[in-house]
Amino acid sequence: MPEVSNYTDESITVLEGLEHVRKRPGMYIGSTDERGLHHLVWEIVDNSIDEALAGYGKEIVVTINEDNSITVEDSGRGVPCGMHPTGKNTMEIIYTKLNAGGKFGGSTYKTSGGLHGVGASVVNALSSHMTVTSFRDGKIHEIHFSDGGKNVSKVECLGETRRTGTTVTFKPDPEVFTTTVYNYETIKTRIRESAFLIKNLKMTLKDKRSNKSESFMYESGISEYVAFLTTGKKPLHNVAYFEGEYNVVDEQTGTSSPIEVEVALQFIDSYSETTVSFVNNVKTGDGGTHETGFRTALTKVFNDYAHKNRLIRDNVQLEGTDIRAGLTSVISVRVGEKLLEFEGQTKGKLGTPAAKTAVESVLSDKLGFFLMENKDLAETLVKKALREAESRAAARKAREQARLDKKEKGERNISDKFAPASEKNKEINELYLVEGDSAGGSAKNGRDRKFQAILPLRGKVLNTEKASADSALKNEEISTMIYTIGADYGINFDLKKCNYKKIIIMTDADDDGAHIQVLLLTFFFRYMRPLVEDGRIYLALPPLFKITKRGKKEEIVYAWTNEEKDRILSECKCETILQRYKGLGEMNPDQLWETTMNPETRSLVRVSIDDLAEAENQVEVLMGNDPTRRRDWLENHVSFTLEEE
Ligand code: 1YM
Repeated sequence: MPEVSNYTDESITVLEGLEHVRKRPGMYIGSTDERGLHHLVWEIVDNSIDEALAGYGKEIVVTINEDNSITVEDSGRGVPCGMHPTGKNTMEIIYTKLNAGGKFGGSTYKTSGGLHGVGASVVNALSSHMTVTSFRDGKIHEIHFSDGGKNVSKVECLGETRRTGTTVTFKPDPEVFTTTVYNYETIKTRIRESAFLIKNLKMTLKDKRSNKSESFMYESGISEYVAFLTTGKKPLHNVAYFEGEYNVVDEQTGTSSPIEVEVALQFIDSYSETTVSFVNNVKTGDGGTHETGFRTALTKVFNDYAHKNRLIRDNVQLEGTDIRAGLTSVISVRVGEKLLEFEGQTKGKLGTPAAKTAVESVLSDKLGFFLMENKDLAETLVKKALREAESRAAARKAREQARLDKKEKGERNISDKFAPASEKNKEINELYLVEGDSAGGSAKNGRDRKFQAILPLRGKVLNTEKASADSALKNEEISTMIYTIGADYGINFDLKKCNYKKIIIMTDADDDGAHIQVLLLTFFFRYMRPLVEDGRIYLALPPLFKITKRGKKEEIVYAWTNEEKDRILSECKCETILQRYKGLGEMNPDQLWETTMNPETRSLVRVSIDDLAEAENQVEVLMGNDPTRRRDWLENHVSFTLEEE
């Protein structure tokens, strides 16, 4: 039987009660919507992962129970169940006191970035009931909580055991959360991600509601993650993997702490670039210093190699963006707590300066060797970068020429059709992207010109999943959108410069309209991802029916669904005229304003993408020919939230 005794019951500091968590759940888990609901699972699973990282337990099982409660099991040492100096059992303390993490601050890297690691007690505070079972020192101990941890049972010894580990079951409190239904795909994506990041850790997800079950374990860790991300694409080589350690020395104390770096990458025959980065196994959606170090090293190593091997002239430099065309990479760094710094509103950006140096130095050496050992590939990649640079220059030229030609012929540019808002207020201005010129005309006349700008789009928008970056940028609609939004694109995109608070896609309520929506979402996802992440992209919801009631006074009402229409028609005592709107163009400016543009009366759908790595992998599904696959994908990965204004 394993011996367990390195946990001191005294080392827990009691800081605060759970009432504050109940009062302000957002402060602890971000939100009380679907995202917050899933956050509870991450909290508990992260404790199991920390235990596995400390070297105890190789398998974690997450079960979604029939009643949407969650059970997490690990095979670590088991949570301590001895007496605490306060006279309470340690199990009780861990799950009822905030920050009761005796182990946090220790030698291991805790899985903590931003919101994570606030503790098991937060989950208890937001659960209607919770049960913790500890298998430790040959015995089974259990404790129950209910009503957000207000009711606590005694710790009971249930008997003897040969195993060790911890099992936690909790049921999120419906009084706290706007939804309490768990999403299998969301949990699956996240635990698969953990399995990718921690080699040989087996993660299993079971769903008792549907009897589904899947396990994930990867011997080669992030190399397999990259292979997963490039599935179905045309790789130019096998995944390359680099790892190393970099020591950061504190000048004052003379102590040194290591930063561990792992990078896996693969070039594919394509144009788009995908980087997913992590710090201490937590995704850094907004990148940060580790990503900067990665890019710096890549640019430098490729230029050095190309110059040394006379693949480019001395006075030519390859640009980073040209080198990275078609590159898929996963960067994972582990940084000790003392060096951890995060930036940005969502704390999704690593700020630690030493992480740049660490990634740069590990990668500079190893990637340099890799290119020397794979000379044919290196030459292919340098040539690919050169072609990329050429076509970018050609695209720029063509764009300028097209503009000049049009000017000469006296033709109007699409940008001439753009109707800006009369006041320049980034905090409230809205950009409507409108399908078709005629609807564009109605929108221009119907809008509140103070803060609403209109950009009519003609025909189908370019499919940016299939087009190369330079043909996308040559496209008039696309280049006008980039210009109007004013925040650049790709890695240069800067949310702070964005001219609009909301960007609203307004299309007809038919198949063509739906296709245009998807094409625009693909564009924003590819070129202006932070807009999607920040929740600034919306879909307008025009009504499907206009019903004219011909009573004593004529009255016009609108219906957004068939049910609504039927209800209005059956409730109306007078004669009615029913008109099904075939397109936005059939609405006059006043009607369009009233139904679809007036913030007081309109409904908007906010678009957000739940998991970017998954979305990245699957974006082509959106553009594929199978509409059911597309709908499935949308339902699982893109949240459409109706906004009440
Ligand atoms: C299903 C959730 O919480 N496992 C788990 C938690 C802990 C330990 C082992 C543990 C840690 C140590 C010593 C130590 C603990 N978590 C906390 C706190 N699984 C799950 N497995 N012995 C056991 O770090 O020294 C304290 S112990 F407070 F962070 F929650």
